Amino acid sequence: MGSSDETKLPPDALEGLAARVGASVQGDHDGRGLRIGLACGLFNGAISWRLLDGALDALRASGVDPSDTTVAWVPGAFELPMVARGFARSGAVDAVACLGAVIRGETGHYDFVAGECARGIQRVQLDTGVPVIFGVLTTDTVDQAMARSGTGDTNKGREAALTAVEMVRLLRSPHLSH
Ligand code: INI
Repeated sequence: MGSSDETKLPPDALEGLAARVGASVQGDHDGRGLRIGLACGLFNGAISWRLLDGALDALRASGVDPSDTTVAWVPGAFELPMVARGFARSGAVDAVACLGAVIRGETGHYDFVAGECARGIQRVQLDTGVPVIFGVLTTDTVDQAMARSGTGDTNKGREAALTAVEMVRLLRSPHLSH
């Protein structure tokens, strides 16, 4: 889920910024030549599959060659950070998108699974310098998870894929890399 209409950056906001700062950098969605790892949870796997479908469509539309994508299936969201670490340390991918669903109604340890998944993903990307994207739904109900993994712009897997490309491109800015 992106920003709301009320809170998103207005399209014309950056016009004029160049005159007020030394530099303003951001990524784009040009995925040509990029290699992307996708780590997917088998727990609630039907939701992961819908997220993966959205992610693969978005990557292809961004110019990522399908042969430059690799999918790894893990038992559940708790295991996503470990496999993301493997991808990141392999040198074989430019970014990793983690896809899965933790649904509160179905588990008493929702907070542990969701929290450790998020914490682990953040740790991997900070430790390795490889962008690792949190494309994991954390919802109260199955219906909410279905709604956020449907076709179209609101698919969280699509958002994760585009974020992966955007972060690789952003981090290649000379202002941010060495
Ligand atoms: N894993 C999920 O991806 N989503 C869940 O909702 C979930 N629930 O409900 O427990 C879940 N549990 C499994 C967990 O991710 C690990 O695979 C398991 O605990 C083994 O470490």
